[in-house]
Amino acid sequence: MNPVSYEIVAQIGVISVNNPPVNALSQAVRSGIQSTVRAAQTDSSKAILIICEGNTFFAGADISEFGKPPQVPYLPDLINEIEASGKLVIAAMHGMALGGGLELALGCHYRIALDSARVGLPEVKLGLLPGAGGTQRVPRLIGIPTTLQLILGGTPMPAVAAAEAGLIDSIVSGDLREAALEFVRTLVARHAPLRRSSELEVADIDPQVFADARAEMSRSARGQTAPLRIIESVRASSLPFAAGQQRERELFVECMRDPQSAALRHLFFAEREAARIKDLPRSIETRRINQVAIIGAGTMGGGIAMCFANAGFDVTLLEVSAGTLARGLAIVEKNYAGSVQRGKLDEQEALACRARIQGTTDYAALADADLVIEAVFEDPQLKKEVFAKLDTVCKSGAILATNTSYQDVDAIAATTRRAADVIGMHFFSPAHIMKLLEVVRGKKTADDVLATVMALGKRIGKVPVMSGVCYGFIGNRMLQGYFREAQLCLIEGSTPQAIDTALYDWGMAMGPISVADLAGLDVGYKARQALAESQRGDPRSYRVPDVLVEMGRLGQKSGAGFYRYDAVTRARSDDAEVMQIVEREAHAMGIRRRPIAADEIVERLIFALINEGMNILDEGIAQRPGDIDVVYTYGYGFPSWRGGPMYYADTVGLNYVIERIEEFRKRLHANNWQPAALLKSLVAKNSSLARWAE
Ligand code: 3H9
Repeated sequence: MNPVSYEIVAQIGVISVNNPPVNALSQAVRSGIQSTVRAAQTDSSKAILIICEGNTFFAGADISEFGKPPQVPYLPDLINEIEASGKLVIAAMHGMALGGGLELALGCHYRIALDSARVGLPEVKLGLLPGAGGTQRVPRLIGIPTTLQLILGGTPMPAVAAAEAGLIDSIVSGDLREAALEFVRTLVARHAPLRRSSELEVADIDPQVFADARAEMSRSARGQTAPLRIIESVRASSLPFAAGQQRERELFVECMRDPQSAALRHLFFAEREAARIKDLPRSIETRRINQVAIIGAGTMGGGIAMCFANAGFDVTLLEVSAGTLARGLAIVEKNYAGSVQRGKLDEQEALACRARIQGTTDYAALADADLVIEAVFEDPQLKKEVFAKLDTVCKSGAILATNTSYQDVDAIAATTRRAADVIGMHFFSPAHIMKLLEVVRGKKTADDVLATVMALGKRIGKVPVMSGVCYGFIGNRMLQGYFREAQLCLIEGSTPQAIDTALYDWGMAMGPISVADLAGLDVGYKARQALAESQRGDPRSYRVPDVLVEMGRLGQKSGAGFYRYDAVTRARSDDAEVMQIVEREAHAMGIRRRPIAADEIVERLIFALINEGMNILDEGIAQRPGDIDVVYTYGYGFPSWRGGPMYYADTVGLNYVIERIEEFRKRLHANNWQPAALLKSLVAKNSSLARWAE
């Protein structure tokens, strides 16, 4: 079916585009618009209106066409042709006008939008720049500083704010088509000029603004190439329009060829794919969730309560005593104040969200809850007691979820008489900020419970990824080898700082030793104490943290762990005492310390992660490699521009990965480096994870 239709309504030529789900500017759409605009030049219409059907205006170029040979008409040429039209062209926007969609609107002579619309140039999130005139037309309309904010941030802005900035001419509510037709009629009646943004001059070009933006991006978008190309492209808007657009084109092609963009595009599709459960029909009926209850008002419970309250749910927060409840609610208040300070919510919104959270100490208050999430301490016995209690008070059909990060969801479910209603919802700290949600499907979890929780995850603004049941699920299970190698590198010859720097420079948000200090060294210590010695793994990998904990050095919270922390600023400093401990313990364990290069540190940690990821795929714990990539980039600070650990494995080549693992197995510790069966079989077939996942 042709996605572009045309009719003349009271002398206005109306081009309607219908290309579900998001009206992406595919080749068929581009060519349909081009031929229609051309034909309209000589018909009886007085002006041309471009409007979209469905939920949204154009959400951008069609990302699924990227990486394939480009097809005419190219979007920048189409937009230039629209701008050159001898008849007025007006864009009417609703929903989202993103990327190439907004660029097309900016090539029109006037723009009208619904008050609920949002506009933006999110290309940076795909490792790209707005390559259809966006870096040239936007500065001409709103100036350089606001342009840089819009394009480097990539976050859409409300249409009202865009109108204030100068991107939109008229904001309306109600029926967009009617309002737009009226708007066009007025323009025609007053012989409004053909306003071409390419003909405007860019105001106030201050070289310092570009220098500041570059400095800011080297910090906040460390390692990423697209932001620097965006700055250069926006800078080229000081040239005559055609020359600036030529430069934009060159830089866009550079971005497109950059492996970073391919990695980010992989993640875009992986995130959407992760929402789909392979063995569930898309049409499965979900349960209705209105009332939500959270058990435990600690840091996690309070954060989870906020996620639901912010999405409009009524939340009951249960604690064991009035004192702990009051403390929990006070933290929630403080977090809301933080959200207001960071500009995430305005004062009124924060008050309204906070008002949706009610505290209680009485389990009877959970009787009407549609969903209960247990977020008590990581103590298996305690969790089982909570679930046994929930089984007696909750109504039939209520979903009972545990926020455990490690425990066996099936064993927890077995303490109830309704294992089919039990599921894991593993949030990440701080829960009201972190986007990842691991949804843990127990052996007996009902399909509609799983479907409900996956959909709910999206409704509360999370990125849900399903995991099967195993110790630590996808994310924390993989982390064990990563942390083990960090500790082994330390005791074998490195320093906390050298290890953190190696991983940080490689792109991780934080180094592993700093992460351990932040999480608290006592957490792992307690978990190890609960295990028999034979279950604790390689003693060289936990000897130093055990000594530190026994000295009272628990990490950031006690002012010292692997590093020392300033009581006021929390600034980190190296500690010679820690190195003395490391050297002493290495000696006691018969280890001869040696210098370890940054490359070796990175490969040992990252390849340990990848190898365990392979086991997780083989066991069916994760549905696909892309799901693991989504978990790691959203939950563990893995650099998104490397596409996630499994995508990264394919990019360096599985042959190389196994070669290094074999070498570590021979040279280091054979037990720690058993290549995963899946890795071996893919290498034997000269294949890749991408092909395996097809
Ligand atoms: C660009 O424009 C470059 C130009 O500057 C220069 C060119 C020369 N293309 O997210 P959802 C699919 S770069 C193709 O679940 P929501 C998506 O895969 C582009 N497909 O819905 C999914 O498919 P499926 C700049 C796209 O309501 C379905 O639509 N634009 C595109 O939560 C629903 O998506 C962007 O980066 C696309 N552009 O959110 C915008 N967009 O059902 C990217 C979506 O098979 N898109 N799909 O899994 C978004 O931000 C969100 O999709 C949007 C809707 C907010 C629009």
